[in-house]
Amino acid sequence: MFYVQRGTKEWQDMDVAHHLHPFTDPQYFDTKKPLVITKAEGSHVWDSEGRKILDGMAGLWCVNVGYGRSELIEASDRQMRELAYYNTFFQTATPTQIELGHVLSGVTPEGLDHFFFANSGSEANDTVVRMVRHFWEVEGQPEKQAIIGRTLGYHGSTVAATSLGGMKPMHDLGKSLLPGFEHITHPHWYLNGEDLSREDYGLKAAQALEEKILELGADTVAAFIGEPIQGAGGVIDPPATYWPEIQRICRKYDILLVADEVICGFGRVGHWFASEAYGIEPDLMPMAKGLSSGYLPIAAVAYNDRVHATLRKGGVFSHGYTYSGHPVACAVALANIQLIKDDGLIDRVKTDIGPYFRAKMDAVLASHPLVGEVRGAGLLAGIQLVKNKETKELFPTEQAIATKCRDYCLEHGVIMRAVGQSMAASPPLIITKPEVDTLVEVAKVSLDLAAKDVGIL
Ligand code: PXG
Repeated sequence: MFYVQRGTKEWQDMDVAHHLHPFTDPQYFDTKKPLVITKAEGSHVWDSEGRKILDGMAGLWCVNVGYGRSELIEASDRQMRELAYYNTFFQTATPTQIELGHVLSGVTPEGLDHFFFANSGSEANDTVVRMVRHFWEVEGQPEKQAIIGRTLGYHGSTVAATSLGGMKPMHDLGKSLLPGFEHITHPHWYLNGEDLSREDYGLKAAQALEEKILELGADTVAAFIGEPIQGAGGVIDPPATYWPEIQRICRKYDILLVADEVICGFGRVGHWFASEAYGIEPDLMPMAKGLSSGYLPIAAVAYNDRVHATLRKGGVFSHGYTYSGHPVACAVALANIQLIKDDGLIDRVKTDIGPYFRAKMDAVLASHPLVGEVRGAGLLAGIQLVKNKETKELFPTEQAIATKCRDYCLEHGVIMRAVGQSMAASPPLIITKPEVDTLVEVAKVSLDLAAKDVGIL
């Protein structure tokens, strides 16, 4: 054993003494204890008390092939023994990194055949920022620098990725919103569509991009970035009319289109990439999470021939990370992609477990008095909680309704996410039908308990 086997309390005390948790109020631990996860297998994790928990979030939306897959473990072991590290700076390359570019070009949408490697979605998006601005400088239009994202967009936690995103508390922390970043509305028909049809609202939400471009001047806008389905913002799946209109506007004004596939990629919505499902033809496409199913940190930015041709003219690309194209992470990503293919996971999500998951949620949850909307695609789901189903009135924020539901879920052995006033689920793509049944039944029990707490049931 390479760590000391301690008791839960000792681990919790040591954790609180030494560790700042991401996206957590440090004072939370004045009254609560961290949950210590010690092992995992398939779609389950175990805590330090030996309690088995169904992981309805696949970690943080990433463990697509499930936990404990020997193919990935062996790939990492073999690669560490052969070449534990070498870099890809300057003129060097390694076989697994070379192979990964080749294999990725076979699964990315047509035309996206070039890759820059990073270690996280945030780093990939930092790369996007530098790449698109550099692109326009090389193109001789250096004033094209602004990047437009969306409210509730999430693109990571570095300063540039925070600026791309549209999360106000993140902008506020350390005054992190850089100049040159703009945000238009997120396309959430259920809450924002008013009396428009879903399709008409999709067009209207997309046209906010055109208005923003005209306001800023097209000759100052470098790129638009969006997640095909917004994940951390609450699993916001846009109307079918939304992305084609965004695509049209980007083409009209010659704005680079960036589809952030960090959550949506690698089978999550029943396609290799959600861009295929929505008919998006991105110029750049950052990816991470499902690229290695979270077994090791790795990310990439895919980009098309047009961007490639310009980068070739631009001289030294002064950007890179020590671990860009890390050989072990690349080996694991290769094994992971092979496993997604061998297990037929893309098709499974598209035709079998995805529709089953959705049907189950619709049957068990949609009529619940707290549930306004069940949304999502494939194995990505959002459940909108409302105080009043008729009027779509939300709960007062301080009632923390989604957090209540999430806590009840955990008490009953299932991990889900609370996002604003929505619950989110994003289970491993290997989840079985009985496990889906458990996930949805526990969500229902938790909704019942939360509803009782607020006097609705
Ligand atoms: N883009 C998208 C679309 C993401 O969802 C990132 C970029 C950043 O990736 P890294 O690897 O730097 O974290 C993400 C990450 C949550 C949650 O619970 C979501 C993410 C990360 C952590 C928590 O909603 N998404």
